[in-house]
Amino acid sequence: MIPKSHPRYESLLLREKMVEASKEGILADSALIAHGRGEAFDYLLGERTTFPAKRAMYATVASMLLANNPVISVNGNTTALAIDDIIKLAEVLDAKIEINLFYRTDERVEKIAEMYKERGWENILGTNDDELKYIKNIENPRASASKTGIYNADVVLVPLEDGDRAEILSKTGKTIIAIDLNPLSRTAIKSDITIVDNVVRAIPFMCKIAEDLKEQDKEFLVNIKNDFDNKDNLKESLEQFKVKG
Ligand code: PTJ
Repeated sequence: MIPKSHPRYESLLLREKMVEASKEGILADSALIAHGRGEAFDYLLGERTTFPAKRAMYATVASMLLANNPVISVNGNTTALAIDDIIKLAEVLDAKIEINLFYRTDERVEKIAEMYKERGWENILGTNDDELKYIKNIENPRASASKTGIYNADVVLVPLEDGDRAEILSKTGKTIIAIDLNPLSRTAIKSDITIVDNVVRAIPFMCKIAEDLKEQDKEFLVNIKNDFDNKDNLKESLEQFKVKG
């Protein structure tokens, strides 16, 4: 039991969640290493949601509301950290949720699918019952995609993604949106929109933005989307890491 007075209370709670998820077999073997890397970046960022991150979130929500087939891609880490908010976001954006694992095993897919179903999200894509196709004919589990989901999506949100898969996805002509605390990662650079923030803050924040933007007209959303420049925004995101001695 972590005392609430502990200065790193929130961060330790997330660690506990990840350790539990690992014991339950939801995570990849290297998931805790990935989480630790994220923690380090978040620490340097001051564990706050910055202005460039918020700007990227507005562009994300606008793009997803304008999309014909928006999909949220989920893996072990995102599910363990933010499943309830992911479901809320998919509901408010009218988006699909697809399991897409870097280290895909049938067992993990089944366990993760069950977690979504237990919470009432029945139409979870990317499972073994689904018709999986291969993006750009790359017959590698990393490139597998559900026919009705990522394969035919126009906008894909990939929180906390591996660089290889982000690169594969970015070559498909789809709008790829990443949430990655590392602004220097290949995922961050290859994506069309990069939110440099922790998924545990970004996803609930986008639920709020979506409630607001849903009421706006199409032209307003198009302007938000078109005004966004990922290269400039990433540069500003990087400047938020103020490391002082
Ligand atoms: O569940 P699977 O099989 O799909 O595997 C998932 C992992 C995360 C293990 C896999 O995709 C992987 O190895 O990823 P990488 O290459 O370690 O990249 C993860 C990126 O996410 C790193 O740049 C981290 O800084 C970042 N990251 C980690 N935790 C968070 C995060 N970004 C946002 N929020 C976090 N909580």
